[in-house]
Amino acid sequence: MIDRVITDLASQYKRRSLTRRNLVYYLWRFAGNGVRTCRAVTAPIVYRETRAIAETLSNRGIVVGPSSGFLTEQGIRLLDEATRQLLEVSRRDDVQAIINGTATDTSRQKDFLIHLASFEEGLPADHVLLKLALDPKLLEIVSRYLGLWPCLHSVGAWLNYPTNDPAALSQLWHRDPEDLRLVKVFIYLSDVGEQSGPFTYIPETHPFGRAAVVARKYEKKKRLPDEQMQRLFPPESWRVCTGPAHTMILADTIGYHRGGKPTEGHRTLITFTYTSALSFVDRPMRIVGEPTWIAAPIQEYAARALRAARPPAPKKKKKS
Ligand SMILES: O=C(O)CCC(=O)C(=O)O
Repeated sequence: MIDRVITDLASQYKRRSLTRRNLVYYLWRFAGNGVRTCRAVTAPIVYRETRAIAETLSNRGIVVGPSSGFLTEQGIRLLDEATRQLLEVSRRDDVQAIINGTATDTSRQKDFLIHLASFEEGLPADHVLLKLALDPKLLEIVSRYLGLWPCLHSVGAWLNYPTNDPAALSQLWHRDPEDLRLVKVFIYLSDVGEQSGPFTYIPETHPFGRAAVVARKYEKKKRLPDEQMQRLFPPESWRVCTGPAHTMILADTIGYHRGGKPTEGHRTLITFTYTSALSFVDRPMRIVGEPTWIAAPIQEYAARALRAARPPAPKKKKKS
């Protein structure tokens, strides 16, 4: 009941960056997420780099680097395995047919994006992407930024390919709606240059960021083209995340961002979203089965929301 009230209060800030810590923020963090906050504050830091990475994330809203900086050794092995599996999917005839415009089944695509893994029926508890998303070092970094032990919200793997259409949806500047603060992770599986649709972010437009006040000017607009954004933030200030395969990006995507419009070649990536326990939107997937391999309490906390998530309601049959 109290969680519902706090979520309703906090959701007035959906797709808006808080500019300062106010009563709603304190309720969200210390009442609605009290136990998670207590765990984050009292847990000893295990990984040496966590503090510095989380500090960059707090100051800039984004941190980018090779995956080895963000994952444990086990996580790096899992990433290698996930990359192998997903690149194999990306080479399949049905996927290539979509990219080449010869596909007849268009159910897996969103015009410019193909889902390389689908979890509509549930995310299997022993899936390599779940194990990777619950990497203890990654969770420690996310926790240190959010100030609370996070909930894994979603897992995805995409292939973005060129189209002739104008930029649409996530290819336009926007803010994400899931929570008051959140972290999205992107891990490139292939080299990403200027032509491959790099993820692009406006640093410091995240909650409590130095540019959060300036960015308020566009609060009423849901999606913005480059021309409009550059009136407020010149392109020199944009963080264009090009990089080799296994570049990893952590960003609070309540800050302005856009991406995924390749003009040449394509872009493959893994993505994870982490929120608090009071997400403003329903979790889009659930974990099926028992993740018996979970070893650390922070992993167990992170998996909790998706383990408790209900199966999606069956799609209504169309009346004939
Ligand atoms: O495709 C990208 O690089 C960005 C995706 C995005 O905007 C999002 O996940 O919110």
